[in-house]
Amino acid sequence: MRRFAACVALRPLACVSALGCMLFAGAAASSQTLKAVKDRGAVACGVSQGVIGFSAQSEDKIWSGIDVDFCRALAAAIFDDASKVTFVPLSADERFQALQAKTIDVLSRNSTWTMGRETEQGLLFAGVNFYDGQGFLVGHARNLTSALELTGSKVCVQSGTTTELNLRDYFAANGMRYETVPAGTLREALAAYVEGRCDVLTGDASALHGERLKTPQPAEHDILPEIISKEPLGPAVRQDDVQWFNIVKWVNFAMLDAEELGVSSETIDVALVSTNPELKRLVGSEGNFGEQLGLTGDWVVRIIRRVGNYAEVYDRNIGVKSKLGIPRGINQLWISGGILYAPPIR
Ligand SMILES: N[C@@H](CCC(=O)N[C@@H](CS)C(=O)NCC(=O)O)C(=O)O
Repeated sequence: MRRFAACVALRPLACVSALGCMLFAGAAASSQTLKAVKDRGAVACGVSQGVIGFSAQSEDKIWSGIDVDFCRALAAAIFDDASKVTFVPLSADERFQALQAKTIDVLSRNSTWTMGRETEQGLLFAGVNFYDGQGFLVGHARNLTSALELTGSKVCVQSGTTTELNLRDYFAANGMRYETVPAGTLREALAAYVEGRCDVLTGDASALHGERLKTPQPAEHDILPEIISKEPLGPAVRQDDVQWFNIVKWVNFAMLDAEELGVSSETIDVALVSTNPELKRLVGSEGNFGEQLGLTGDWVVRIIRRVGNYAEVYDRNIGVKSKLGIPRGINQLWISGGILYAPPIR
C-alpha cells in the first residue's frame, strides 16, 4: 500500500521529465566558472612555487610540469589554445583559500585528495594525476637504511601539508622522538636542510627527487625506502559548480582514455578517420559528449593535439627520460599493471 502511494506520488515527476531534461541541459550550459574563464580569456590555475616535474618555472619564466600541462589541457579543451592559462604560484598554506576566494579556477598543485579537504575545506577533487607517497631525504653520510632509524632527528617539513600530519602519525605510531623544523615554502625547507639546520627533509617522494637535484651534491643524499602515506595528487575545484567539476574531471580522464586507446599527439590524425566506435566517441565524430560538458565536439582532439595524452605528459615531465627520472610504477594504466583507470567515454 505504502509502496503504491509512493509510486503515485512520483507520477507527477514523470510528467515533467521533459522539463526536467531542459532544466538539466540548461544547468550544463550555465557554468559560472566556464563563463568567467571564457570572459577572461584564460584559465586561472593555482600551481606550486616550484616542484620539478609538477609545476616549476625555468629561468626564462616558462612553466613546466605535469600539473602545468593539466592546466594547459584544460585551456586547449576550452580555447583550442594551450597557452591561455594564467599560472598563480601558491604556497601550501595559501592554496585552498585562493580557490575559495576565486583567485583561481582550478588548483593543480601536487595536492593530496583527503576526506577532510572535501568535507571540512569545501573542495572537490576531480581525479588523480599522480599517485604519490611521503618519503624522507637524508644525507648519505648518515648511513641510514630505514626511516625507522630516524628517532631523535630534526625534520624539515613544509606547513599546511599532509606531510606534517603524516610525520606526526608515523613517529607516534613507531614510538620515535623527533623535532620539526617548519618552513612556509619548499625553498626554505630545502635551504634549512642544505645548511644543516635539520638532518632530514620530508615530503612527497616525487618532490624529494626534485629537491635532491637542487642540492649541491645530489649523489650525497638518499631517499629512504619507506613510503609512509598515500598521497593521491590531483586537481581540485570549488563545490559550487558541477559543470566545471565535470570539465576538470573529464579532461583528466580523457588524457588517460586516450593513452589507453593508443591516441597520442602523433596518432591523432589516424584516430580521426578510425571507424572504431570507442575512438569515434573519443574524437567526437560520434556522440556529443563535448557539447554536454559545455565544450565543443572536438574537445579531446584539442587536448591531445596541443598537450598530448597522459603518457606523453608523464614522460616529458616525470618519466625516466626526464630530469626527474621516476619510472611509471603504480602510475601505469590498469592495463599495464598500474592503478590509473579512467571511466569510459560513452
Ligand atoms: N601533497 C601534499 C604536500 C603538498 C606540498 O605543498 N608539498 C610541498 C613539498 S613536498 C610543496 O610542494 N612545496 C612547494 C611550494 O610550496 O610551492 C599536500 O597536498 O599537502
